[in-house]
Amino acid sequence: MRTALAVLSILTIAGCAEVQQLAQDTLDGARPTTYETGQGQQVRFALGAVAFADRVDRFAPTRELGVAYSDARQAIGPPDYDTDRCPSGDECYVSLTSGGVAVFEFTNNTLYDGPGDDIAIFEIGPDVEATSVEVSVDGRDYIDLGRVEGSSATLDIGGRGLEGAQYRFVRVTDDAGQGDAGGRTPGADIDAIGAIHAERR
Ligand SMILES: [Ca+2]
Ligand SMILES: [Ca+2]
Repeated sequence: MRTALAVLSILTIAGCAEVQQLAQDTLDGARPTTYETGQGQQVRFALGAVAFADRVDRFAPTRELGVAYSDARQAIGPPDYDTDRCPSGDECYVSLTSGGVAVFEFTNNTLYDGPGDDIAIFEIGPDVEATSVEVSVDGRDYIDLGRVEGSSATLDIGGRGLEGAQYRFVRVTDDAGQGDAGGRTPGADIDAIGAIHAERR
C-alpha cells in the first residue's frame, strides 16, 4: 500500500511537471504553429513563435528612410504585418533599402538542417524581392543559402556546412540589381525570419 502510494505520488508529480512545461511552452509560444507568408505559402514551425529571430545584430541600410520602415527590430518575432498584433500607424516590417544588409540572431533557439527547407523569410507584398540569405554558427563565417525571390520564401541548408551544425545568425542582403531603389520602402520589406527546423537554446 505504501509502495502504491509512493508510485502514485511520483506519477502525480511527473504529471504536474508535464502540465507545467506545457503551460510554459504555451506561454512563450513554443508549440507547433503554421504561419502564412505574404505570398500565401503555409509554413509550419515546430517551435511556433520561439522559432523566429530574437535580436538585431547589425543593420546597414544604404540610405536613410522615414522612421516607420527603418527599424530592423520590426523583423524580430513571428510575422505580424497586417494582424491585430501590429499597432495602427506602425508598419511592422523593415525595408532593407536597395543593397542593404541586416544580421539577425536567434537567442532562444537555433536553426539546423532538417528534411526539406529550413528557413523562411517573411516579406510583405505580392512577390518576394530578391534577397540573399546566409547563415552562421558564430556570426563570423557564413554559409550562402542562395536567394529568396518571386513566390519562394523558404530555403534549404541542404547539407552545406558541417553535419549537425546549429546556426544562430542569419544575414540578409537585398539584391540592389532588382526592384525599385527609390520610393518610400526600397529593397526587401522583411516582416519576420523563422527557423523551420529549430531547437531550443
Ligand atoms: Ca527565437
Ligand atoms: Ca534542409
